[in-house]
Amino acid sequence: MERPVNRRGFLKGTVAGVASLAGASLLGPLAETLAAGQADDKDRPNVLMIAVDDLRPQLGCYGHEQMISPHIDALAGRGVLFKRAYCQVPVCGASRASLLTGLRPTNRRFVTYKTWARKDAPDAVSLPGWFRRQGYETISRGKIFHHKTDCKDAWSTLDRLRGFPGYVMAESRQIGRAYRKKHGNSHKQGPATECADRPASDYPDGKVAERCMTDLKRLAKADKPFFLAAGFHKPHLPFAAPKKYWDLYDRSKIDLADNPFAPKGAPRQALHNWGELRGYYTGIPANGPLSDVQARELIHGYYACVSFIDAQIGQLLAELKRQGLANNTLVVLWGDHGWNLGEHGLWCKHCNFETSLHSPLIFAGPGVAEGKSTDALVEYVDLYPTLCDLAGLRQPDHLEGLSMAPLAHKPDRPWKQAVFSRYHKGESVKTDRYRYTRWPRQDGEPVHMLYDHKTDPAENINIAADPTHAATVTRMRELLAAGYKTAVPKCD
Ligand SMILES: [Ca+2]
Repeated sequence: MERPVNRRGFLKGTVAGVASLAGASLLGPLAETLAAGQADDKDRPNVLMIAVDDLRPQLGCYGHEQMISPHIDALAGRGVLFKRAYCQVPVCGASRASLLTGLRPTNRRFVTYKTWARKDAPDAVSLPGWFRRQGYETISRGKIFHHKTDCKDAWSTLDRLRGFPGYVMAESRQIGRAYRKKHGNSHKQGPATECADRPASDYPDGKVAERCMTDLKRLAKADKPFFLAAGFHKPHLPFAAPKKYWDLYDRSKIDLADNPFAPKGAPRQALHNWGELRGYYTGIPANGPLSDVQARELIHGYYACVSFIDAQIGQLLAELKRQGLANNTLVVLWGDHGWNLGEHGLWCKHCNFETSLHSPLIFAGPGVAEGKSTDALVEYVDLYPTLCDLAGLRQPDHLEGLSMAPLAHKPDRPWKQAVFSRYHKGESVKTDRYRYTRWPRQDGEPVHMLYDHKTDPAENINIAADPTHAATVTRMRELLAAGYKTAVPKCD
C-alpha cells in the first residue's frame, strides 16, 4: 500500500523527478520552483545516506530467507526496494567515486580501488558537495569516499574512523604483523575472520552508529537540513564481528555455492585468482580452491557481518524516528558492489558477473512509495540525480545518471532498457534478459560472454559463441556501443 503523500512530498518525489525527463515547463510554478532548487531551506527533506562496504543483496528483503537482517528489511518495508540495481564498477574506490560524482567509469577514469574522485573528475561537484552548496549541513562518518580526504571540501564535518581491518583482538593484529613481516608485504593481513565476545561499541562500525546517533540528536534541533552519510566498513574483509552475530547462524546449515566452477566457455579475462582474500592469513593455498570447511567459515563470517551491520543500521533508524526526523528524511541504503561467495569458483568482487555487479539499493522517505519493490533496471550513477530530485534541488549539469524519482513514486512504471558497468577493459551491459560483456579483441577473435538470465540466472554457460545466439550477440554489442544515452525510458 502506498503512503498518502502530501502536496509538497508529491512534488518533491515525483513531479520534480519527472521534470528531469519531461521538462519543468509542463509542471507548474511550484514544481518548477522545487526543481530549480529555489524552495526554502527549512522545507527541504534531510538525507540519511547509508553506505555498507561490500554488501551484496544478501538480505532477507532480497529473498534470502536464511539471512537475519530485520532492520534493513524493515527499511525496505517502508520504502522502495530496487531488486535490479547495479554498480558501475565492482571495486570500492572506483564504485564510490562514480556514485558520488554522478559520472560513469571509462577505461581511464574510475578504474581501481585506489581511485580518487577528486583526481579523476576534478571539475565535478560531488553529491555531498552539491548539497552543501545548497545550504545543507553535510556530515561524513566512517567510509564514504574510499580515501578519507577525497573531496573533503564537500563536508561540513569529516570523520573517517579507522575502520580497516577492524579487528578487536590483539591476537588478530599480532598475526597480521607477523604475516606481513614474514612476507615483506604490507598488503598481508591477519585472519580472514574474527569472532570475539565483545560489544558493538568496541568495533569501528559500532562507533559509526553511535556518532551518527549523536549527530541526529543535535541535527533535530538545527535550523538547516542535513545530509548525514553513515559509512559502515563491514562486511568487507576481514569478517570481524561480535560473537552474538556469529551465533545467529548454524554453520552446519550454511549452504555453499552450487556453482563453484568457472562458467562453461568463459574467457580467462572474466576470472581472477581472488588475490584480495589470498592476502589474509587463512591457511589457504596461493592458488586453487578453498576447502568446504574454509568456504563455510567465510560465508558464516560474511553473514555475521551483515547481521552486525543490520543491527547498527537498526539503531540509527530508531534514533531517526525518536528524534521525529523519519517523516522528513530521505533514507538511501547502498552497498558499493556485489561479492562472490564461491560462485564461479570466485571470492571477493573484481569481475563482470552478476555476483559482483548486482548490488542492494533501498530508498525510503518523502516522495517515495511505501513497501514497494521494483524490477526496473537502475544504476548507482542514478543516485546523485535521484537525491537532487527528491530533495527538490536542481541537478548539476555534469551528471550521467537518470533520476529514479519518478520510479520511487511509481515503481511499476516502464524504465531503462539497459544498464552499463565495466571492470578494467571489460565492458558489460545488462538488459531485462541478458548480460553481455566484451573485452578488446585479441588475435582477431572477439573476447566476450553472453548469459541468458531467463534460462541461466546463475551465469554458468557462456553462449556468446553459440551460433543460435548470434543475433542476440549482435544486438547486445550494438547496445553496448550505443551506450547509456540510448537506453533511457521514454517519457509518458
Ligand atoms: Ca567495497
